[in-house]
Amino acid sequence: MGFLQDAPQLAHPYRDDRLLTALLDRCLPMDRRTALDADLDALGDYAQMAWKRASATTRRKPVLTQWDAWGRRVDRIELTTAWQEGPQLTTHHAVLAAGHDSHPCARLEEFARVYLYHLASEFYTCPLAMTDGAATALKAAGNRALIERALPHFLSRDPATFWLSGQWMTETPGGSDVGNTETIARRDPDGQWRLYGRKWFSSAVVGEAALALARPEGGEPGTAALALFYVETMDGSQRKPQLVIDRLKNKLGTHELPTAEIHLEGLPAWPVGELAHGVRQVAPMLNVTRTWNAICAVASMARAVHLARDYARRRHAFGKALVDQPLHAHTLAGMQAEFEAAFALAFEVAHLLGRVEHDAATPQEAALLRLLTPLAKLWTGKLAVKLCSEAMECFGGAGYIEDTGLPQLLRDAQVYAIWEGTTNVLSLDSLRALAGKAPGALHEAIGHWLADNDDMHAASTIQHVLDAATHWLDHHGQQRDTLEAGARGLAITLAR
Ligand code: MFK
Ligand code: FAD
Repeated sequence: MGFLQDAPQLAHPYRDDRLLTALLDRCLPMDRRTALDADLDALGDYAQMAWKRASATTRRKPVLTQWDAWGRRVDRIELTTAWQEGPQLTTHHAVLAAGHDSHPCARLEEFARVYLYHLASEFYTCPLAMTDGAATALKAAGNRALIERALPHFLSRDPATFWLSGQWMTETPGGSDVGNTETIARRDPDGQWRLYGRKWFSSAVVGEAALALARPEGGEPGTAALALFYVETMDGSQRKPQLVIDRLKNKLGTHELPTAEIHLEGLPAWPVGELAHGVRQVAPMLNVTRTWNAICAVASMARAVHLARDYARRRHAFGKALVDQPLHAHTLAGMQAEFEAAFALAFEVAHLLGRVEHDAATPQEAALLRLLTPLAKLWTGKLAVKLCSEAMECFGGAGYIEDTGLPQLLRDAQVYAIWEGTTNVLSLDSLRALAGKAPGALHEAIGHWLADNDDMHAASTIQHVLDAATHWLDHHGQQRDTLEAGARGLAITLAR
């Protein structure tokens, strides 16, 4: 046998991550920092085990069985190993529940766990994110009955009582524009609401609950007339017959995540709040899942950059290790810098979220959080694809080969920019934030950044655009079109 190349090795994702450990050392009080260590250590161990397991086993996908041998509709989904391990592991280490502890660092501690767990989870983090979002939206709505019913399950630290929640928004005529929703909510004579319609993407179809947008029967067209409903999917161990799984989607990536097309045929439902303005009610969920998306995108970048750096010490070309080739070293340094900036932005959002939720933030910080959430989501979504692609190239031809795990990283990364609001939709959302309820506080906060900016010309251009954006909703015709056409450029400039 001739030359055999050493494979890249994954260092301990927690103990050897100087960025994460430095952030937690800096931000957490000593007692909290010490208490967190065991969970992060264990999640790092799991991530390392999962990486080794993935390289030694054949990848599987979830399998949907719709009918049993006797012709009964069963819609049973067989899950992959990481998904089967998910409930036990995540409740034991409070991956989700920690975010709802009652202190301002709760979200930071939660997202440190998410960051370590995400890649090993095979996108079990997707329904976890939606469950976290559902818990947050129910709290924000203040619906006591639903809070008492669902939160003990969503925030459970015991796998036996843990429930996952879905987020049923997207339909065939509109994923960005949910104002096109066709699902109808109809009320029985006894007062029970039921949903009738088709949801086109349901990523937590194995979950026990969901928040769903629907139009109360007879309602006006458009967004404002939509209501938000809470549904449960199971009758004991059986899926409710009014929830029909049509098929699992055949996707570019996230193969282990069972994303389904479903029909609702009179599924019982309970309004979360008033029977209108459902998008306003689901917004706290969107902002939480977008934060998860940013952290998970950064986790993909961390893995890609880490593997590329490790490989550069093992692979030689033209008489030197790749890491000693000046141009390759420069390429890696650029990747590292972009990753570290994205890490800082995503975790800033996580930290701010916890501070705002526990009244520990200034009004400027609260306004900043509303703007930084879409910016962090859209920026990290794009950057994850770029860095995973660059990392693949750092392995040469080997990076293109399935068993190295690099193709999966790239395919999976592509989803971050699409779901939970595409890049353009989030660029427009950042305009919405700039034109929102607290423009004064927000502009004060941004003013501080701009004052620190060395490039006075860039700062004054940004200031000019920000002033125009503040009046986005007041503009009409050509003026408004021009502002919207520049929204992505503005969002990316601000994020950078
Ligand atoms: C592994 C990583 C974990 C990630 C998990 C991912 C799971 C993936 C599952 C999904 O993809 S779920 C589906 C996600 N779908 C979207 O994100 C929808 C994308 N479309 C948008 O975001 C639109 O901007 C939106 C539907 C929210 C609004 O469009 P409209 O129809 O033009 O409504 P409008 O009038 O702008 O907003 C309605 C209200 O919501 C307004 O408040 P008011 O009623 O008080 O005027 C808005 O201010 C408010 N709003 C909208 N977005 C908000 C918000 N409020 C706070 N934060 C926001 N982000
Ligand atoms: P469209 O809205 O048709 O967008 C098409 C293009 O138009 C995009 O480039 C978009 O940026 C652009 N665009 C749209 N409006 C504007 C505008 N005003 N200005 C400029 N550009 C615009 N949804 C759920 O509800 N629940 C789930 O569990 C779920 N899981 C998913 C899992 C996966 C793997 C994927 C890929 C999607 C999932 N989705 C889910 C759906 C996802 O949220 C939508 O696909 C997404 O929001 C985009 O909606 P759309 O597909 O209708 O695209």
